Amino acid sequence: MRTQVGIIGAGPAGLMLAHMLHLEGIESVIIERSKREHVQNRLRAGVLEQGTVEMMRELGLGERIGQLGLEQHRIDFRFGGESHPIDFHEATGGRSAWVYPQHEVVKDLMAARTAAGAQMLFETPVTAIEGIDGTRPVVRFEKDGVAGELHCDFVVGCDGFRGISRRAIPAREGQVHDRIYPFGWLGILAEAPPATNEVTWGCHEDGFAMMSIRTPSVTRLYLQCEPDENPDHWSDDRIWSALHKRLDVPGLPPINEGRITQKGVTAMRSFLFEPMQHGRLFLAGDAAHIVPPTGAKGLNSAMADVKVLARALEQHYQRGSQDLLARYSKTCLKRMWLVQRFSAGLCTMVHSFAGDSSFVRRLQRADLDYMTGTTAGRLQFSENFTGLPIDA
Ligand code: RFL
Repeated sequence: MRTQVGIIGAGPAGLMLAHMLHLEGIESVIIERSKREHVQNRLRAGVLEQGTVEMMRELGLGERIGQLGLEQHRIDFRFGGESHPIDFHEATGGRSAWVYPQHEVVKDLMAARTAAGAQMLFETPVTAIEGIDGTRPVVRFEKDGVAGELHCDFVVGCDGFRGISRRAIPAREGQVHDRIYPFGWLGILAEAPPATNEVTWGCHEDGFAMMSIRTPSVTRLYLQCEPDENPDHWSDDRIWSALHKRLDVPGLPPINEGRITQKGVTAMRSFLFEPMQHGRLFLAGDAAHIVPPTGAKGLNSAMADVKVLARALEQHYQRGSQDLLARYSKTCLKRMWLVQRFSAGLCTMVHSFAGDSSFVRRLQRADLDYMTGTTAGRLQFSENFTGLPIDA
């Protein structure tokens, strides 16, 4: 098989890149290890930045966001027994965030790729990437137990944190930066109407909690827990009692309880691999970076990377220039470090760290007071939460 751009992984990064390249007349093939249904139904991210929504709309993918997406103007931080909302729409002069689940984004992208007759190989693990230092890289894969090859001009690793691409870059050429947090999130999906229309964060001495809207009758809730927590140790009663304690405040409706239909634990880490390119291999999305979910930046950052890369590939194929391709990693990393700063900073501010002294706890509280109680604090949060500009 031969194509111009070989893409590994059919997550949001791979699908969006293929869509953008197609609109510019550039051929690609996506190779994905999992089943199509698995990729399409995987429950993950829920909050989209304004830039991601604009990008989807500009690329003809905005119809269902218009129908199902919930535009958000405010976020409510609850601490010290009170509500401290930040109106990020007002603080930024009109920018928003949208609650629109990742599996819906993936569905929109899959539908567009299918309608365009795109080449997507599912249940096809990539086993090796070769020749990235030359001009004719090869992606080796296995389909139904039979080995296959994809010859291409460029390979893009959109294969997530546990993918194969990052490891194709020689160890001496790359550097890993990471931080593992001493807690995780127990996430549940409940058949209960959200208590309010805005995402609500509880910063409590027992630990962090979050309430987010999925649909008008389904709520997504998270609780800080041990990183290796067994979700079975959390009975429904224990979950609801912890959620009430961390999220409810006097004078506002308490969170609504309902049947819990899903339960799972997510570990929390910050991770960045640089550079995000080597020879003819480019990394995008979780393959290059992970952020703790606190800032809701993973999917959005994946979209930012592929916007930069699609533009660079377009410049290469249509104008014969390598400038943007050569700068890809540098361009993405500059923005990504700002995103890491925001996500790690917020993660540290809102969680409870066992063993922290009263001094550190009071500083944490002062950070929350500054962020929610001053114009500068609210603006800084709002600019980052609704999404920094993408320098494509
Ligand atoms: P993905 O989605 O992990 O897709 C990678 C794909 O590559 C495939 N693959 C391979 N295919 C072929 N051969 C191989 N050898 C392969 N190895 C791997 C995999 O099967 C998979 O299909 O990466 P991508 O595209 O970079 O997208 C990243 C996002 O999925 C991720 O950043 C977000 O889900 C993170 N995230 C959030 N991001 C946000 O922007 N806003 C949020 O509100 C938000 N909330 C979250 C989140 C992630 C969470 N979890 C579960 C980690 C909440 C949670 C709980």
